[in-house]
Amino acid sequence: MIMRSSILACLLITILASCGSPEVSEVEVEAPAQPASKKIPVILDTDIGTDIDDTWALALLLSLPELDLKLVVSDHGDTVMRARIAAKLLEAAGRTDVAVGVGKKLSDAFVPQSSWVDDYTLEQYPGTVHEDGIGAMIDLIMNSEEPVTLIPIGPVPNIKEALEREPRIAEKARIVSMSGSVDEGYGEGSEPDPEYNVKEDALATRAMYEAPWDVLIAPLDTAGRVQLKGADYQKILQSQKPVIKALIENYRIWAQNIDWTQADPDTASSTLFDALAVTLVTSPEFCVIEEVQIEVTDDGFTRREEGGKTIRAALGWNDKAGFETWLADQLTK
Ligand SMILES: [Ca+2]
Repeated sequence: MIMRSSILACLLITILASCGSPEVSEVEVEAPAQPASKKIPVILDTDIGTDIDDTWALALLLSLPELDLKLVVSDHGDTVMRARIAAKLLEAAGRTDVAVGVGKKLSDAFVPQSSWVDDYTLEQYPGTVHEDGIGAMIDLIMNSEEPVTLIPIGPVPNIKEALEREPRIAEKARIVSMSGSVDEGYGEGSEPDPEYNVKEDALATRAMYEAPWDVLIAPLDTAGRVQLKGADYQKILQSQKPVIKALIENYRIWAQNIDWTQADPDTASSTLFDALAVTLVTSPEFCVIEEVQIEVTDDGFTRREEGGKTIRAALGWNDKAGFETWLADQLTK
C-alpha cells in the first residue's frame, strides 16, 4: 500500500516534471495512504544510571503508542556506561529497533546502576550503536520529515554541543525537558533550588533554553512531586512485563548504591522526575502549563526574569492522582 502510493507519487512527479503546465486534474491519483506512522519522532537524551527515574522514563516512553522513539543518547558523565544500560533495557523491552548513541563523555564518575550491565557491552546490542551520539542526533533531526521532539532528562552538554555543531536543529526540533525550578524547589512549598540537571551544566542549560525552538519544561514544581505508592506501585511490582521486571531489578540495585535519598523498592518508587517530562509530550493536560520568561543563572537557578527566554513550564497540577494512576497503568499494560 505504502509502496504503491510512493510509486504513484513518483509517477505524478514525473508527469508534472515532464509537462510544462501541471494538469493535475488529468492524473488519477489515489488518496494518499496513511504514512507508515503518524507517530511523533522522538529522541531521548538521558543520564540514565545515576537516578533511577530515567529508567522509568524510558520504560514509559516505550509504552506510549503516540511516540516513535528513534534514538536514545547518553548524556553527562560516563556516557559509555549509560549507553550500555539503555541498550540492555531496550533489548529487554524487545525494542532493538531503537538506535543507541554515546554522548559526550565527561568523566568516569560512578554510575549506581552499573552492576546491572556487568555482563553487557555495547557490542552485544543487536541494534545500531552510534559512537558519536551527538552527530546521530543532529543527522536524525536534520533528515526528519516531521519535526522531532527532543526529550532531555539529564544535564545537557550534548544539547549545547549539538547546537554549536548545527544551529539549524533548532528549526526542526522542539524540547520537552525535565529541567529547572521556577516557583518551588525540592521540597513541596519550598523556595526554588538550583535543580540538578541545570546546576551540573548551567551554560548548557542556558544554551538549550535560549535556542530558537519551543521549550517546555517539567520543573521541580511538578516533576519533583511524582511518586508511585500504594495500589499504583503494587501494579508495577506485580507486572510480568519484561521491561518492568528489568526496571525493578535496576531499582533494587540502585537503592543499594545511593545515599542521597531514601528508597524502598518493596513499597514505593522514588521521585519520578523524568517520567513527567515524557508525559508532557503526549498528555500535558495532567498539568497546568504556563508561559514564563526565564533566565538561567550561572549557579543553576531558573528564575522568572522579564526579558528572559519565553518558555512553557508545567507549574501545577490539574490531576496529580489521576496522572500517577495513568502512569502505573501505562507502564504495565
Ligand atoms: Ca535524569
